This record gives sequence, C-alpha cells and structure tokens, in this order.
Amino acid sequence: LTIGAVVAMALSTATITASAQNPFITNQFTADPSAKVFGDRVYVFPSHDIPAPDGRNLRKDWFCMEDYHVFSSENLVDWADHGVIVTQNKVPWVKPDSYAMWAPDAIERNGKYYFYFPATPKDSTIGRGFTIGVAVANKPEGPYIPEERPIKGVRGIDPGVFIDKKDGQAYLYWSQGNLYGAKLKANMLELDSEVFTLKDFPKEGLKEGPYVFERNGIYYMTYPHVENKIERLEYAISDNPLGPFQFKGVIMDESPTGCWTNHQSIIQFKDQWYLFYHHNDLSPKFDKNRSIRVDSLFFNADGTIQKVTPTLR
Ligand code: FUB
Repeated sequence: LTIGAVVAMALSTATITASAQNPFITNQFTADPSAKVFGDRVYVFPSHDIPAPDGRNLRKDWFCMEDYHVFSSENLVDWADHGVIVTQNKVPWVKPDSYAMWAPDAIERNGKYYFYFPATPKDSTIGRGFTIGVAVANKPEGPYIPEERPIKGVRGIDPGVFIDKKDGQAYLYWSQGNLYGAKLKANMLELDSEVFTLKDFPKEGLKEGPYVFERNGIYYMTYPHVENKIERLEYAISDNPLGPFQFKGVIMDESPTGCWTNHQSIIQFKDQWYLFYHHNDLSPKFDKNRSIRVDSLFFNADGTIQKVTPTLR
C-alpha cells in the first residue's frame, strides 16, 4: 500500500473538493462559515444554500437551507466534504420542510463536539420563530445526534459559541436584531445565567452573526452590521466575554457587488490568523446562493485588526 492509498482509504467517506482559491468550496453553495481548529485540521461548518425547490410553497427570492455539511482541510487548500451532518427532517423539534437551517457554529469540549444551529420549531409548545438547538458527536465529522428540544430561553438566529480558556466557562451568543449572550452550563446544552443584551457597539442598525474569540486577554466580538442595506464586518473589544464591548472598527467593507449578507469567523492556524466569510461568487445574480471564502488576517501591535480586502477570484 502506498501512503496515497492509505490516505484515500481514510477519506473514503469524504469527497475531495479541492480549491486553492476563493471561493474554496465549489461543489455546492455555502454561507456563514464557522471555522474551528480541531487537532491538526481546520473544520468549517457553513450553512448550505440551495435554490428553493418547486412545489413546496417556498419563496424563490429568499434563503433556503435544509441541511448542513462539514468540510475539513489540513492545509486550507485541499478540502474534504464529510457530507450531511444534520438535516431538517431528522431533528425532532424542527418544523418539517421548513428549509430554515440558518448559520450554525460548533465547538469541542472534553472530547465531544457540539453543533449549534437555528431553525423554526414544529409547534408553539417548543417555541415561536427561530430558536437554537444542539447536536452532539464524538468526532468533528459526526455522526451528530440532535437533542430532543432546542435550548430553553433562547430565541433568535446565528449561534456563536465560545469557551474561555482562562476558566473553562462556556458562552452562547446569538442575534435577533441585537446581539445576545449568556453563560452555558458545562453540559453545553443549557443556559447558566440570565440573557444579556449586548447593544452598545453600535446602538443603531441590524447586527447579527456574533462570533467571539480571545487573543492576548482581549475578547473580540465580531459581527455583521447593516448601516446602508449591505452588511459589513465590524468588531468591538472587551476584557470580559459578556462585555461591555467597545466598538473598534471595520474588518471588511460592504460587498462592492451587492451581496446583502456577510458572516464571519476568525481562527489562528499554524501561526497565521484567518478570516472566513462569504460572498455570492458562484451566483452573481442571486445573493441568497453564497460561497465561503478565506483570507489572511493581521493584527496591529495594539491588538486592533487590519481591514481585510477580499482576494479576487
Ligand atoms: O444564512 C442566513 C442568514 O444570512 C444568516 O443567519 C445571517 O447571518 C446571514 O448571513
């Protein structure tokens, strides 16, 4: 057996979808990339945009998502698609055929992998509007087992999950016009505090997609913000994971070609920081069919973030 054959066997359940340029996943539409380093690989958990299927009474001009894939890479060039990890009609609390599996996030704790995703509940005894559930696995690529019910006390979209390495405390963030955050219990499945509204940075306009990371004792709250119709990526900082946060600047300007949304995650991998985000490169005429991208990210000496200019295709 050659080394190549062994690698091919190890990845036999995954599809190689290699791309050395942006967008880096080209076998399907992807959005809202949540990137995490697990071991010596980067895993990306995006939303999975699809054109709305016919005959289901769905808006053709809106987001349509029925499931999630996870992708991984050891070099940010060769990406493996590990296939579907969670799908709408196999989650006990999700309204069947609702096609609203929006932006997710994932995290590892004590050898288990927790995948957080928003969706609409099947009835009002479970919740009204979007709420957020969890699926749990023993490996980043799954299989993931969804919890029977969504997280109590949460209403909204765009979960972001963060564990403070200082004390092991976990936090869940989400959005519903404003940004919200709360402590999570060690089981990662239940809130463990009141819900905090994180609204001072800035006060005006739609904010969503909260993604928190820590560097040199600074907690960075990053988020898409709409001021003039199109989202731009901004950040605020604090010395506490639940704030108060102070607005610091723009990470990425509004899309020059008009993609309405953007959605970010930031990781350090092999001594380099990276910004993951999305654009509608593969669907220039319809900005609800998006594609995920990655570019290097750099900090100034005072911890502020240098603005990222998207690389061209
Ligand atoms: O992907 C659907 C929604 O669009 C996300 O939840 C938002 O963050 C925006 O990217």
